Amino acid sequence: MKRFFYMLALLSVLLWPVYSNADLVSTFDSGAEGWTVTGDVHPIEWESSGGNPGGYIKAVDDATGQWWFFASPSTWQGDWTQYINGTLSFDLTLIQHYGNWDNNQDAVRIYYGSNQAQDFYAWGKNIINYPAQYPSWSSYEITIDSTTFTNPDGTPIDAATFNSNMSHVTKLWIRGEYISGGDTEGLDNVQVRAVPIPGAVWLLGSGLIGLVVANKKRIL
Ligand SMILES: [Ca+2]
Repeated sequence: MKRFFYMLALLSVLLWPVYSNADLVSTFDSGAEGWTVTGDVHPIEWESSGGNPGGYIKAVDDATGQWWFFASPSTWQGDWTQYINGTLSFDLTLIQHYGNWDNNQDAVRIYYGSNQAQDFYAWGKNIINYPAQYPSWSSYEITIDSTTFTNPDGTPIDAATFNSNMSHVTKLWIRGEYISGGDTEGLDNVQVRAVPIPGAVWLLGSGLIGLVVANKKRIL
């Protein structure tokens, strides 16, 4: 019995790093949290209220014919393998605009290298719904896997390549521009979450606690 207990304890320790959960979350309630904007856009602005809820970030388009994105902070760099098959979610709002709707650009990019022309995976060209008009917010949630994302040129990615490159993610970009003219967009509640802990691991954990209790009560 004792040996079985030690085996279970060892198994739990071995499994712990695999399922330990360090989600990436930005609620912008106390600042821009290191987020920036990139492309033809004014500097990022932080608003302390009016978000979904609390604070949020926004930026004004320069309207010079390029696209602009919100870009994650350097603290989000690193090994994202724990987020494979997990989810990316975020809220967007359209604050001001002039011009026509234009959706022909990636909604999300996950970079794994420094080559901006090539080293990223893309999601959502012409498939994301346009953001709601402020003060309403639109929420988006996508799965982080090789079937959701494509190569920059739109061709499919094989799972092994995608999963391998998730071990060295450099940044996440979320498109802030949905209008052919000028527009102002807000972003709130960006979350990158790992797959929830499987039921089997919970069962193992509760079984272990049960064993400890039983051992203390000298039932076993
Ligand atoms: Ca917020």
